[in-house]
Amino acid sequence: MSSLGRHIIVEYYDCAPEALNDVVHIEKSMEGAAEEAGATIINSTFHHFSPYGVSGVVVIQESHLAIHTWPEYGYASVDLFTCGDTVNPWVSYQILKEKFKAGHGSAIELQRGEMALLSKKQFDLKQLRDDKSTEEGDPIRTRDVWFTERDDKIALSLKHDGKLYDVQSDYQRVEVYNTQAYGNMLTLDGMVMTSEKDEYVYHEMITHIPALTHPNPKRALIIGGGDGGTAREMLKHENLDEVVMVEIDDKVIEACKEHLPSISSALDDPTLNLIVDDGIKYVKAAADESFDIVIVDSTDPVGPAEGLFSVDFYKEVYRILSKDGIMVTQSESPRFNNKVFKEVYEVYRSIFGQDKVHCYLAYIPTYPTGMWSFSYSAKGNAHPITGFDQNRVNLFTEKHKLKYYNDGIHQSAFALPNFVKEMIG
Ligand code: SPD
Repeated sequence: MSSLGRHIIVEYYDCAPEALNDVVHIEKSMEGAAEEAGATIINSTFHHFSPYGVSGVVVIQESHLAIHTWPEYGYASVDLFTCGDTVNPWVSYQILKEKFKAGHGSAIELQRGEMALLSKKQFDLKQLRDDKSTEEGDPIRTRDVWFTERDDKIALSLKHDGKLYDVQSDYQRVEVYNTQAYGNMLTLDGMVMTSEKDEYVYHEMITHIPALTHPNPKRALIIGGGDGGTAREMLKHENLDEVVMVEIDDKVIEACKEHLPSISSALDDPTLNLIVDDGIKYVKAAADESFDIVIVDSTDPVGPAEGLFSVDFYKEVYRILSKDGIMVTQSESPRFNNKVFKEVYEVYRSIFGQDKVHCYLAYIPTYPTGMWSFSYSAKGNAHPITGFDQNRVNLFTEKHKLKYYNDGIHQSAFALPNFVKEMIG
């Protein structure tokens, strides 16, 4: 290597003005161009100016990509600065040229930090690292790297100390971050699935509400749930004869076994019937009335989970539920995913009946907006409020030292704010 870095200074002319004024498109294009070139993204920030124009930078482990656009002239100036020999900035150059529909582009490459002019300096590495402590003994952290989950209006960010797992599986991108506030955290395609410090809310609520409302459950089926949290909670119900879990993505299981052991412990439990396969296919092949409880512990309705939000799938779930059977699904956030939220309740009601479907809520800090919903649909008459035995719940809660669920929560979770009631009628 004759220099520390390569700096490509780029001019794109005759671009599509709309593309140069679309901040979301530009950010996605810049991030995509960084990844395709082989770079590791640390963070990015983009700004749309009024009335037009966008500036932004993607900080990569190997330096940065930056952009400034003048849509009114169809012109963008871009800097592609990379260090080391694992990233090829010319790949980014080509991608961006296409993304901005540039009529023509020009670029010059500069060598930054000529090795012939550099010599290594001696310094105390410790002074540069985060190994100092406060008086209370907490490490002082100067690292400032954030994971952000966003749609085009809302974003939730968590500071982290690095990625522990990053694999593109056959279905989705599976990542585990070591977050500073919530411990290790699993994300799928950039969406938070579970974290060590708040997972219990979701897993206790998705499991114990149906398991402690059904009069006498014997067979439970979990669709998805590859992190193992729902299975861990379900196996606490000793009255069950069988718990089957069907997860499509073995990489999710691998990531959670390696990095989220407190959540995934049940995945090695011999009493769990763990099947790595497509849940939709499994349900289709299952016998009529063969399960008392079906839990759909899916990801969000994009990518591999899309089919788990379809009418046909829920009809099949209805078919395989026993007479008093209960289906519970994670039904997204009424605030973050309001369209999907409304739609799924219409679908559940069209299959189970208007008065057989109930919504309940829980507060999950690592999910967008913090407000999360679950649906409860009964094939028979197992009503979630009038049909549960407070004594049974209290004994169970105390025996297992649950952290969120109790008899009060069971009842109050079904009390919905007016704006949520209005959404689902
Ligand atoms: N956006 C969050 C959706 C959560 C879906 N399932 C989480 C899996 C936890 N077992």
